[in-house]
Amino acid sequence: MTRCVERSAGIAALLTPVGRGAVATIRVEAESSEVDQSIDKLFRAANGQTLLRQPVGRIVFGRWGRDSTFGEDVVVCRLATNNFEIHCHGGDAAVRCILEDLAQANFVTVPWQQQLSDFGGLLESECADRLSRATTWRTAEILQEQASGVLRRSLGNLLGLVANHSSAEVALAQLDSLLAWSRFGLHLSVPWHVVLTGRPNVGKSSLINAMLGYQRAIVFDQPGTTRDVVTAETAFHGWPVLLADTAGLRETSEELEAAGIAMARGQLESADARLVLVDVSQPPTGEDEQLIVNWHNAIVIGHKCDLGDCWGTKLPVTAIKASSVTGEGLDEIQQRLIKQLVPNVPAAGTAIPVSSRQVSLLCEARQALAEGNRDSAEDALKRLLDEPAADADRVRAAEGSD
Ligand SMILES: Nc1nc2c(ncn2[C@@H]2O[C@H](COP(=O)(O)OP(=O)(O)OP(=O)(O)O)[C@@H](O)[C@H]2O)c(=O)[nH]1
Ligand SMILES: [Mg+2]
Repeated sequence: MTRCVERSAGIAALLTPVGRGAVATIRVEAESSEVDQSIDKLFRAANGQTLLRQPVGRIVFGRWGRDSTFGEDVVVCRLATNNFEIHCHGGDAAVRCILEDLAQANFVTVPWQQQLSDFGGLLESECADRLSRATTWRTAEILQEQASGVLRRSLGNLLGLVANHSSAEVALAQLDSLLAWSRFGLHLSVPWHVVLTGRPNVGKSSLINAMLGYQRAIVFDQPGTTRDVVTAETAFHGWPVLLADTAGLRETSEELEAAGIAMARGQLESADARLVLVDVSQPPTGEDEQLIVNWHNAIVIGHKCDLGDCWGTKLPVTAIKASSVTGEGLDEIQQRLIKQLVPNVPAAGTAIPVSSRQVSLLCEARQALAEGNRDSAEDALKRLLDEPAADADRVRAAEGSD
């Protein structure tokens, strides 16, 4: 993406998400002469001073617009001599008007990632990007720590160990402790994928609805109801989870159902965790038992326990008895899932890699160091730390979405 700052009055970026919201924020970086030439014609502060006369850091209320009688109530904060943020009403209209006014004054609108990349390298840009995708407080808090320097400090320390020929064991141990958080780190911006499976009619759709607290999937008393994969995102204990309801598994000659079953198997292969449901109100079948054996890491749910128990000791001892009708067992399912997905929670201030680029460069550094090749390890760590943010698009395209 080319920046034409030289020929423009500056750049402007919408920092808040597009769409409805209480407040929207537009950040503007102006060429030095443009604040008085353009911005002072658009913004009239309630205290009567021009923007250039407002001290840096002051929050100023006023009106925005080319016409002095009409316009938008805004709050402007000067962040630095020529940089400021405009806080206006959320939603599309106010944002569009302000960006149009700025465009007419020759400001170029850029994506927020591009504007924030001026404040650091690719490492910072990746952390900020992942933070913007966090869907829970818990994940946002950890990503915020990485974005505010925890990860850079730890990597800088590691580079120092490698470059200064300190003990390879110490550097390897530090690399291992960073890499131990790889999966966790990638999931801070991508939910853990949990797939529900079981024979037709065991209550998969009912359980997903009960776990979500609303009717996401169709429930019906005939087997073979769910065909497509039905997903919904939620959070358990502050960790984002994508639940997937799938077609009941059975032998079938019906083409549409068979396609759904093939999809269900694909989902099961790639899942982070699986819930295998059996209907304990009915005697066990060979298919139930086969599923339990095939997916030995899965959490087994003895479902419809409100209707009685025909399984007795045939139900694995670790299985959770649950009912979508009474709610029994639902809390335990959440707890067990989270124990499996997030067995360890990092202490505050722990450095965590958050993108696949970071993880693969750490792996590269580890392998080089283990083979006694310090120069290559140092090179990988330097790339991790020093890659410029301007290459963000290229790297994103190369790594796909994490
Ligand atoms: N008593 C009782 N009935 C349940 C429970 N869960 C589901 N049911 C009933 O069992 C039937 C099947 O439920 P579904 O949730 O559609 O089952 P499914 O596994 O999604 O079925 P397919 O999509 O066909 O594979 C419905 O009539 C539900 O009302 C439960 O915990 N207790
Ligand atoms: Mg179903």
